[in-house]
Amino acid sequence: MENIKNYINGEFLLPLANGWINNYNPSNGEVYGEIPNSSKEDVESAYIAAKTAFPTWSKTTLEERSRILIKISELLEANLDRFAETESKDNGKPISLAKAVDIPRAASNFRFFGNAITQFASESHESVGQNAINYTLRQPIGVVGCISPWNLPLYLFTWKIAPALAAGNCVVAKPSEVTPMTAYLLGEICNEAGLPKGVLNIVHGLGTSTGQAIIEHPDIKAISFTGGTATGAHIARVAAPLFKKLSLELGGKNPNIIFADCDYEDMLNTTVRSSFANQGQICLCGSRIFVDASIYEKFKKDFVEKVKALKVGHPSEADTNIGALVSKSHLEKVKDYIEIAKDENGTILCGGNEVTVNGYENGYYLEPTVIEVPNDDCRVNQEEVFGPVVTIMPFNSENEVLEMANKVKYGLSATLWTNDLKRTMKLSNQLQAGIVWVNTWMMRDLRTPFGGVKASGVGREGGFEALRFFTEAKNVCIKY
Ligand code: TXE
Repeated sequence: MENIKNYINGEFLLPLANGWINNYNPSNGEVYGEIPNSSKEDVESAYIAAKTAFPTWSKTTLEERSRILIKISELLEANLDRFAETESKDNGKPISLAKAVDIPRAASNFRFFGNAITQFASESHESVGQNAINYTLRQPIGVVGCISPWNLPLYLFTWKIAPALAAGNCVVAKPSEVTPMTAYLLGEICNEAGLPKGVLNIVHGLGTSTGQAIIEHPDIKAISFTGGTATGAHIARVAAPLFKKLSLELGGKNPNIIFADCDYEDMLNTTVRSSFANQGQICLCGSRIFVDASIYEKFKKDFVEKVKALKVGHPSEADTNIGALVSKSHLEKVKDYIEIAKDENGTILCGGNEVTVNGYENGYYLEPTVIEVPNDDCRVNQEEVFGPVVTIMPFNSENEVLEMANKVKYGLSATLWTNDLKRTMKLSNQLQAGIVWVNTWMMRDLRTPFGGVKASGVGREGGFEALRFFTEAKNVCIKY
């Protein structure tokens, strides 16, 4: 059994109470470890450690903070294989993906914010004619909370922690209880990199116990959260009367809009990826595919052919395209949506069934599924499925597809395939989304603002936006 502990004040500690939670391996359905279900008391210990470390860390020079964060990044890179294997086992994602994307990106997060903090600056405003100058300080908040989900475990965990630490805060962080392992290993790396004790504290446990204790804590003054929309709404309700700063990155139901004038092969290959990467469990996946009616039948045939060729298999096999879904309950949720789609007269063009992988019969495998929907109002087209399931339907005009694209409660990202400049400008202006990709998908520059509108969240992560979130602006006005 691979049991893990909390990382508090630089030490690995057993939970004070509340007991343990099973950790499952999605590839075979077996329990392979236990994780603490940390209580309020554990969160309080983490908070005290963070609070104690804050005066020194917040006054540590930017060069020194930067040096330590970049050291963490280097150690993650040096331990790529170990981290990738752990992530793949804990989450069910293909090891190839963990190696190429998840762990390198976690390392980039530390490197990026280690560098960014040395360039972060504030404004000054001269009050002309009044003999006064204003300057704005950007001061660290104090102790902040970071709560992350299971789909990109270390990638999203570090996307929050790195800017929080770079800005001079101390952190109480909780990874998803479904995928805690790489966050646990990160503690060792932080010690090795010389991160001072208490600057980062990692507590494990359920959202409803450990997570709830973090968001309710009166002195944890900011919460950065990525996860489901319902949880985000709950966190907002708890945090608002406590006047916490909030960054919420929530669900998505992103349109992938394909015009006949696009570069077809590039679009087709990228659309397979934007539909099914990470078993479709990425908030940015283009799960609603709208295709120009003039190429609809051709696209349908070519796309289904490519999707059928994807290999569902054990995450550790090099040629696996689709690994296991993250949990039994999530598999059931995704399967339910396939049934709902059938009830709503959707046509399953391919997939739709569980897959039995030899030797791993109890793993959570599902065929990549393409559903042709009769209209855009059906539930499978409106609600976040968050699995290897996409819908397709044709459209006849720019205005029609724009209306359908915007007619969901979410607004995270949108993808547009066209070579027409006017159309690109019109649609990218009018799509209700925080991120629009044109002729690409999930191409990331860490300096850019990242986040959504409507039910996809509040606030932006990335670049200086993240450093602004993790600092308080204080204006100083000097009359001379
Ligand atoms: O997420 P939760 P779940 C979507 C996706 C998925 C659905 C639910 O549609 O099917 O959300 O997933 C912690 N106080 N996304 O239930 O519960 C929890 O422990 C404080 C989209 O797994 O939102 C975990 O660490 N924390 C998404 C984190 O919140 C609480 C990624 C996310 O879990 C809490 C994942 C509470 N009361 C799911 N309750 C994306 N945007 O990428 C839970 N948590």
